[in-house]
Amino acid sequence: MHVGQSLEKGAIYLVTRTSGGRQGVVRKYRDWLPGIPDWAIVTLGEGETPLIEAPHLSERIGTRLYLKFEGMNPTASFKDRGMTVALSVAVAGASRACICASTGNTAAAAAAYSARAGISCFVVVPAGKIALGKAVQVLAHGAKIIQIQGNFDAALKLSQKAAEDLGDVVLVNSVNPDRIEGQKTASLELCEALGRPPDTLVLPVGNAGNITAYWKGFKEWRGAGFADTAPRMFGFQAEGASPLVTGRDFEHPETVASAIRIGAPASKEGALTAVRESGGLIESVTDEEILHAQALLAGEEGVFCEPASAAGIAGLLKLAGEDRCPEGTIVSVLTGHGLKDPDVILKRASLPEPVPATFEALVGSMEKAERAER
Ligand code: AN7
Repeated sequence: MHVGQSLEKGAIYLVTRTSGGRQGVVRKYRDWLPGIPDWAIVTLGEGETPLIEAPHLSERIGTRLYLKFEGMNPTASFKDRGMTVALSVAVAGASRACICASTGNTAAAAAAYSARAGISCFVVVPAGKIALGKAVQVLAHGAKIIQIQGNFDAALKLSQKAAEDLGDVVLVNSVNPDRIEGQKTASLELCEALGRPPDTLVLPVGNAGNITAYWKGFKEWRGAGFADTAPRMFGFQAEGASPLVTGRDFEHPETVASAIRIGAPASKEGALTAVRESGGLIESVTDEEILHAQALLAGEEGVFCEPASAAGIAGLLKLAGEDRCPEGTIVSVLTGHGLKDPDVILKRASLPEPVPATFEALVGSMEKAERAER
């Protein structure tokens, strides 16, 4: 708690400020993470994201559903949890620069945490394939963006080779175990918030680092004796990029959910292990199902997530439709904020023409809008 003074109109007011409790995941979960000296911690106050009840969707699927809204992290995706650890370790090791391949969110997080750390950041992305908000974040933070004429999988191979060959450049993709360590803190938070692990955890799967991280966290929570159960892990991929469902890599992955347009997941083994050990599943959903779930979340629950994040909800709705939805408490992880990808919304809706600034025009427009909704 800081106490400061401000002088206004001759009077002295005491101004009390607290950090709002957001100390960042490295400090909060120190005992669960690799050792990082205090001076090296690079944090933007990530973690402690809201766990939001979803009454309308609960009704639709017939069991109690919560949304873990990871879009409320500093760069508006779950990647911040891993990036604070990866960049802190990079600073502790006096690294010169970091590099990552990305479908957008890793790039945005790496750019922000590198800026904070004062080290340079290179992001390698598939040309023209990352959502607008994410590209804007990378530019705003001053990272060096390299657009390749290839997909995410090619970008990851190149970034890995650059990190290996150049030596003093750290790879901050989730193949870096520090990223996984940071991301597992979301499971710990969930167990604390609910007082026990959920019965089922649902999340979108792309490169499969996050499902690997969540499962590691739940196992450690159980291993530490805080619970005797761990949730079933339910992962959902987009049909056009579903190598873990079909059992073969996709050379040309394609989906509206650009964040998970990944054809050869690096953490494939981690995902399959999580599903096997937890008695879970990995299935796919169509782009149409993803967009429908995104619209329900925004329109009925008031929570706006990006398309990839809605894949888990799309999956639950599909399971419910086939009478296969699990019972008990379900948590669906909404991995990124809807503002990341404005184009997806603008493709389906646009602002109406302006009207004169009169009361009559206002009322006329209100009536017209209500009629259109019916
Ligand atoms: C919103 O940013 O891979 O299965 O390069 O941005 O751990 O890959 C993003 C992945 C889900 C999938 N939801 O997580 C990247 C990247 C959102 C994402 C995923 C991503 P993983």
